[in-house]
Amino acid sequence: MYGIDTDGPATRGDAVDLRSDTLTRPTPAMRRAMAEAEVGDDVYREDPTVNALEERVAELFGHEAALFVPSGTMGNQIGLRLVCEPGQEVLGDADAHVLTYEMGAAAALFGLSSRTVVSEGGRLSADQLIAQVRPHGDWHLTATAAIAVENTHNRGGGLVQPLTELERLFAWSRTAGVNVHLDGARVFNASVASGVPLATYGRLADTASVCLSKGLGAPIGSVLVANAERIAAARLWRKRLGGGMRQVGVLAAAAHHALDHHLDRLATDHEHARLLAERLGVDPTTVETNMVVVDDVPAPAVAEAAKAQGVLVGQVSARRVRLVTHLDVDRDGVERAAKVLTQVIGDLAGH
Ligand code: TLP
Repeated sequence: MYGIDTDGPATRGDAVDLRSDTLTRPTPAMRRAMAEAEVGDDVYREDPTVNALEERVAELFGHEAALFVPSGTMGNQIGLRLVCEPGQEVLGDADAHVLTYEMGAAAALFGLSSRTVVSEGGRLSADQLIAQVRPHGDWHLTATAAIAVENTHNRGGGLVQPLTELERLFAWSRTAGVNVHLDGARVFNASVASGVPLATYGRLADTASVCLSKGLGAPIGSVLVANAERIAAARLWRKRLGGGMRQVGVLAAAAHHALDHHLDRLATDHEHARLLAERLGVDPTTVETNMVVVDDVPAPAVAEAAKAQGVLVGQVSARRVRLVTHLDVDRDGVERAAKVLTQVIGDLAGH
């Protein structure tokens, strides 16, 4: 509940909510920024706060242009459509969000084919992907038009992709006429954890979708970055998909506030995740950003028992639980969650 007028972490009633960093609620200061936003009709491109956000994010990622979209899913799917024609193929990791959690959108909406490689826990291997690329101009084959990468990797437990692999893949893609799309829903976490500038990650992709509504704590909003020609086409796709928004500067203002105040503090979320891992006996080297994956536990039973004690966790599979730290979970919350989960997991294991 937000009873206090500060920009600090908030508590959700009494619960510590570790299900996802999408669950953050706008802080009082963010709400003030939203209330004060200058707005206009963004479909007419007359919303100054949105225009400024698009310019800002394009520059941050070293691209010519950007488009504010309602969700990471829309950013990803429009991004893929920009670099892949119907009947062509997107190649990605079998656990990629764009192919796992986006309801088959690339096929359902755009007629894009997809093919996957099974990676080691989400970690990008340029060679592994390159080996699977199918060339254009062969009438037997489905041409690979784009490769999708994800940084940080969600199902990989928030892992940061190795810069050398990203560089190798991108350099190769220039010679092969294949495009690279970055699902950068949590690229801000990747940058804070690795020290690699956002612009470096941005320049290693032809299209990138980045989310303001994950760790940065905005209530809604992602931004797609690319060159000016592609963003002009993306604007049409967004409208076609019903994503043309009107006085949406109120949301862009939340995004500006998030970039101003919530970027550097992601390091605190990462620290909290490491602390949680330590307390739970999870190998700390598996924790690179704001996620902790707990394996070999009865996930539904853990989730239910923890919930009864005011700790909410995500269930990735029957035997895997995911804990995500974020703006709304402070150090006390982390300690409390660690205590509850240690006890719950211990009880369920019978000791
Ligand atoms: N991820 C959500 C769920 O969909 C799993 C979460 O709680 O982690 N790319 C990546 C890597 C994501 O993790 C997500 C959201 C998205 C894209 C989609 O963003 P939205 O929810 O804004 O469409």
